[in-house]
Parts: sequence; C-alpha cells; structure tokens
Amino acid sequence: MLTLCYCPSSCSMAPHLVLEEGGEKYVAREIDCANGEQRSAEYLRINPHARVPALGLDNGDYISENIAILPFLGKRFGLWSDDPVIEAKMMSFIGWVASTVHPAQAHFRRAERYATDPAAHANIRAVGITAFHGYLREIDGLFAGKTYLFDRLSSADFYAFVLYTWGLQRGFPMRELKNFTAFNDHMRERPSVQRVFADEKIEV
Ligand SMILES: N[C@@H](CCC(=O)N[C@@H](CS)C(=O)NCC(=O)O)C(=O)O
Repeated sequence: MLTLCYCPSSCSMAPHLVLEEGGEKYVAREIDCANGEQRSAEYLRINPHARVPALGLDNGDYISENIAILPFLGKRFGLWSDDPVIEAKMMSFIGWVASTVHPAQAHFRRAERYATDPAAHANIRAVGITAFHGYLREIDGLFAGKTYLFDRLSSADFYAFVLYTWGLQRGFPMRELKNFTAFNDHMRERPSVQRVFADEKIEV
C-alpha cells in the first residue's frame, strides 16, 4: 500500500489530491512540519531532503519530489498521458512549477533562507510576490479555452490547483484570473478535492 507523508496546505496537497482521486486505499501520514518533524532522524531516513511530500511505495521504498511523485501517481491512476509529446508537456509544466513557481513563494514566505542579512529580506519578499503573481497570470493563460491543462484531467492539474489555493490563502487577487478561476471552481466540485480540504482543514 502507498503511504503519503504530507503537511497540510503544503505542496504535498498535490499528491494527496491525486491519491484521493485515484481511489486506491493508502495511508496518509501527517508530518508535523510546524514543529520540525521533517528534520527528525526518523523522517530523514524517509527523505534526507527534510521536506514533504514523500511517497512510500508498495515495496517499502520512498520517493520524494513532486516531479517524481506526480508522474508516478498519474500513471498508476490513469491521470497521465500515453502520448509522448503530451507527456513531455506535462513534465515541462511540473518541472516549471517545482523549479520556478514554488521557489518564488518560498522567497516571500521564507526570505531568511535566501539571505542572512535581515535588511535584504523585505526586498526578497517583494521580488517573490511579484514573481509569484506573474506566474499565476501565466497559468491563467495556460487555461484559456480549456477545462484541463492537457488532453484530460491529469496529475499536473492537481499541482496547478494547489497554486490557486495558495494564491487565495496568500491574498492574491485570484478572481481576476478568469480562466484559472473557472478551473478552480470546477475542481472544487470534485469529491476528492472536498475530502482533501476536509482532511487538511483548508478553508478558502
Ligand atoms: N522540491 C520539493 C519541494 C518540497 C518542499 O519544499 N516542501 C515543503 C512544503 S511545500 C516542506 O517540506 N517544507 C518544510 C520545511 O521547509 O521545513 C518538491 O517539489 O517536492
């Protein structure tokens, strides 16, 4: 059975949503990120990077990083494409989110990770906010005229959905992003999304 190590409201919500959508029985293990459990000796054996998500596999191994976990789960649950070109585009999107969009929000949420001089933090935060907002607008463009990012619902959509939720939680003017908002509103109707919001106590 699969096991997901997650922290509520974090990027691990993407695989959490995909697991719920997949419908297979799995174990959801909440890691107490607020109190540093991700840095405990026991968790470092699961993921030496001290981050969530980590996905425990049927054979007891673990994989970390959304860029590995989301395609893995997508393939397992039919939320992925067999077409090599579409697959490459899915990887392109997931890679861009993991390497660029997610770090932009770390710039405004965790400025201390990017400069030891507190005087620099306000500037790092401001740059992160502008960059993150720009990326949200870019994603809005990707949804123009589309229900999903690719030919059908995929694990990449759940990653995009997490970014919309973060946008709401962080006070960005998300309703101005018409295409992204239509996607969000449609996704919010899915029972899988409602179950994860209830489990992770998300109220936006
Ligand atoms: N590159 C990783 C990033 C994982 C990551 O930064 N996870 C955050 C939650 S969104 C985390 O574990 N934070 C705990 C901490 O920073 O100590 C991925 O895409 O999976």
